[in-house]
Amino acid sequence: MAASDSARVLITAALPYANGPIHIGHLAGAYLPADLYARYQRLQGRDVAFICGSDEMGVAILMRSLKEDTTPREIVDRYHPQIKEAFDRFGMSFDHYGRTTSDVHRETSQDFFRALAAKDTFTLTAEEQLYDPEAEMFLADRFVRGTCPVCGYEEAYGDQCEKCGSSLSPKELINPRSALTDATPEFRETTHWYLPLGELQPKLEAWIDAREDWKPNVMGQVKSWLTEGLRDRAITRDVPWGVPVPPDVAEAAGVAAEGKVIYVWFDAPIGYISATKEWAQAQGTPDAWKTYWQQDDTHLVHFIGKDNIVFHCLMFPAMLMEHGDYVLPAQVPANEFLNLEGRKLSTSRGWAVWLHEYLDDFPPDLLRYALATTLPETKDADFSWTDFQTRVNSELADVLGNFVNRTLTFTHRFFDGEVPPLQQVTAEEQAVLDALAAAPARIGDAYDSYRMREAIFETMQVARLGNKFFNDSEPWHTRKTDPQRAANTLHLCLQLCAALGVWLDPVMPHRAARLRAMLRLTDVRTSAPDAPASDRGWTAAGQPLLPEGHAIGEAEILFSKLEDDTINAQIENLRTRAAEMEESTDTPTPDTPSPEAPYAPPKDQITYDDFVKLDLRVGTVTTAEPVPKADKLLRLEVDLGYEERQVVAGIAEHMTPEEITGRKVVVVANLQPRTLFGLESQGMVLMSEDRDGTLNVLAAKGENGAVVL
Ligand code: B3M
Ligand code: ZN
Repeated sequence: MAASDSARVLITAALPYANGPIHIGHLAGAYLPADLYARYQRLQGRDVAFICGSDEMGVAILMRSLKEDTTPREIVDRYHPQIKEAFDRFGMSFDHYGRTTSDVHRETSQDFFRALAAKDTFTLTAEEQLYDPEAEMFLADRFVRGTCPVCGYEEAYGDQCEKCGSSLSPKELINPRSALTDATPEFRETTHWYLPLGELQPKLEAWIDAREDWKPNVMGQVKSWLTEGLRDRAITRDVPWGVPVPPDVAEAAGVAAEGKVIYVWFDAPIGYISATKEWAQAQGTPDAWKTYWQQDDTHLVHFIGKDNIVFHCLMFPAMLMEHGDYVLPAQVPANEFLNLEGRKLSTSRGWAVWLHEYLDDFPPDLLRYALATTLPETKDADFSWTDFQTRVNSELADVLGNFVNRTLTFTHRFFDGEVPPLQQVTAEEQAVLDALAAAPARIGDAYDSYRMREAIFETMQVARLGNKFFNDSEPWHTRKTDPQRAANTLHLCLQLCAALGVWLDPVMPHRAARLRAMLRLTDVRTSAPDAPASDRGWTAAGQPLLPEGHAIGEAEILFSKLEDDTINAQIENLRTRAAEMEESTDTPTPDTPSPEAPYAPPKDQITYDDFVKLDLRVGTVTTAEPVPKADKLLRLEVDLGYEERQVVAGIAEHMTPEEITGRKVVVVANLQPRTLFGLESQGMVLMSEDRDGTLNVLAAKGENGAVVL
């Protein structure tokens, strides 16, 4: 069922973690496509709820608070308002932007958990973990200190000795003590709730098979997860930050609830529901949220980046299916990744364009347009400052701005600033009217099919048509030789401008509003939430919106060109920041290749028998997370088909957890395990290292467990 056949459209955008600012990669991945779609649906007059919010739970936020010697609450209270403000300035038209530390979210998550527990959905599994009897909480390895068995350093961590660098496990520490209370920790059994995805796979598979219109990049990833077989997922954690496991559920299960929280990827998607509840409450219709989430004629669309596919296409739908009261997503049009100046975006290396900094230098619509024309819809895309300048100067200023300006200026100069009469229409002029009439469906179909780049291109085609028609009609001549012809030319060009005042609203709401103001076009639908109703919306703009004799307002320049100096300053700023980050983390920045560094010297020859000893396997990285206090390491879980491995990889400064999650990799599967920062590394993920130190994951093909020959 498409949005056009649904009673209402419920749109969500991935909840950004409240532990850092928004950058252009986030915008291109999920947020801009979501806003384009939501605004378009509103212009179509559809009933839209566009929901988002800050994801304030999770170990990453807890780790950051420890690193900064502050609290998770301080971290989220710092970034939630910053993110929300940047989104507002960028023109994100959420109906509600919530946060997962809200009471409504806690209650909604706990009720959801409680409902699944009542249906016996979960399985309970017991496992051993270090426990602090004084803090009365389980301890992650980083929360344990003691004497290093290797060098005697008394301040070693449970996972590593910072003095001699040995990697340890809590059991190896001499006189271990809790880093929180100094108490002597003890190993205790703990129990976690698991979502039995393996058991739920057949139901999920049948549902996925019916998703015929999902994007190939999404379906490809989902199918590979299903082919490998879904594994049960622990959906509780023993960490002091998160939505608490409902005490009544814990009690009924005979499990100590203290310090046990719901796994962030279980509560975060429920954040869409809780934020919708908060929106309904704010509207004064507290039960309205149910209409959107619990009626089958809702069209639910999740806008996300590709690293969130498994959670939105498999885990959350499994939760919704098990609950039984909710609609399932009709679409999850996940985008691929955006690179910057040809290199991967990297917040840790300062290789990013931050939204709040961009907005201090440029208007939002320029970035909205430039990103919308290069969205990574089917493959990774690239943002460069010079391309940004070209889009602004050669497309917005030279095509759109020029067409609007010459049309309005000519109307003021030769037609008293009023829409001239249209009479004795020629074939060429009728062709313009026909093209105008056909545009709403052509552009709208692209939006409805999530082909946003195409939708923006087709919108700009209307301005290109106008420019060509103006040039070909030569009103500067015909105003003397055939005044009615000139009148017809300007009449039609004004109608094209008026239509653009509606059709540009999704991508450039601020400039579209300026254009409508210049035309004194007031009684048309706009794409803002709670905009005044009007029966003149998307499709109506395919017919002349401006009556003959209508007086237009003053013409003004819609787009000023960007000078080279302005752009060069941005590029310089990017390089400087990355160089500063390089100094502080001594990793080579991607854009300042070290002087012709020598190639790594070839190694000694080996025999074929030596080579065949290697057991190289294909695997999929199922989860990736930072290793506390180890800036260079990521803890990966790799699915080898026949088993799951934990691998500790020194890649944290070269790629984010999101970048490697879901990737197919090659693993050295018969490498003797070793302990790094207290974590047992059961293999090695093969990488290539450029001479400038950049690390790249070696992409693999084949099923998990496939032997690399
Ligand atoms: N907080 C952000 C990310 O992984 C994560 C999304 C949650 S959406 C429910 O990009
Ligand atoms: Zn030591």
